[in-house]
Amino acid sequence: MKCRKCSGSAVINMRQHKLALCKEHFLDWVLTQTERNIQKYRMFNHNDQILVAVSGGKDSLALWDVLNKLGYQTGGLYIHLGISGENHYSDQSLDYVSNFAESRNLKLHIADIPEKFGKTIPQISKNSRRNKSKPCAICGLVKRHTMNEIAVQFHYDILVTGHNLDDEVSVLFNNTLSWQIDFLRRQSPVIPSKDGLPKKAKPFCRFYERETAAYSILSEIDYIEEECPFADGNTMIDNKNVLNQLEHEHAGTKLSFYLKFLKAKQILFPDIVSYFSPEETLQSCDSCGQPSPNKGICSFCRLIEETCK
Ligand code: Q46
Ligand code: ZN
Ligand code: ZN
Repeated sequence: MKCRKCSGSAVINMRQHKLALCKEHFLDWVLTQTERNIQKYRMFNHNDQILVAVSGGKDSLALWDVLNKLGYQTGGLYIHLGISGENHYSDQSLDYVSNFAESRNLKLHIADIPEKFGKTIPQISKNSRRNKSKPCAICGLVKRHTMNEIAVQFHYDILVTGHNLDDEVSVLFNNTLSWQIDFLRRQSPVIPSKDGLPKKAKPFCRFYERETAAYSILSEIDYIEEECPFADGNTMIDNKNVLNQLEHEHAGTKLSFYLKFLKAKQILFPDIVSYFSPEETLQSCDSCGQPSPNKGICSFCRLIEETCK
């Protein structure tokens, strides 16, 4: 197959765009498309300080690389969750992130959960009343709280994550199956700041996972290939398999499902700031001061109180 731009030999064929590209033109295309997304959804500009949440995986490191190449002012945030497993998952991912930041002379914040609270995520989850077989719900809560905390503490204008189209479509599929209206309202490429919560954006939300993977490999970014040991059997992975099947039969299904949802949202949730429900106001947590939908202590502080003291 030949590159559409130069007739050289193509390294990737993106059936949904009817577009095959060589290495050089594909890497260029990722940069151009990311910039286009940033502009289209009014995510941020070159004066903003951008905090990139990085896990050590392909998506977040590729995103940090692209934003850096596009000349944006970025710092990274790695949250050490204390997850071990056979491959010492957290320690290993931190190594990848540190090497990436050092080699490009980029600022990296490291939030070490076991060091700060004396317990790892699996231990916090085990001690918690909501104890389930998997620590993912607790892990998500801790990560969200920590990302907000560091973004505010270091005066970042926006927090960005490396979610790709496959992630977004899998969440969308899940929320549609169970008609989680509030979650559907919140799903967006960009979320405005509110009551002290930082603005958030997902500049890779229109890239298929295979495109971010191809970008990382072709750019020779070293990333952790192993998944977190708790990722197995995740509903989102089951969703991805179903969606991949649909995509295989009809190229472009995932992209069209997502883009048509974003259009439909404007009709479903026409209020001005469609992310928040009109009646929703946030309180300030009595302990950490972070915005919270509940009065008194926020769910993160309650969790730490219950499991780490
Ligand atoms: S890191 Fe945390 Fe994920 Fe591991 S424990 Fe679950 S939520 S699977 S993205
Ligand atoms: Zn080419
Ligand atoms: Zn709190």
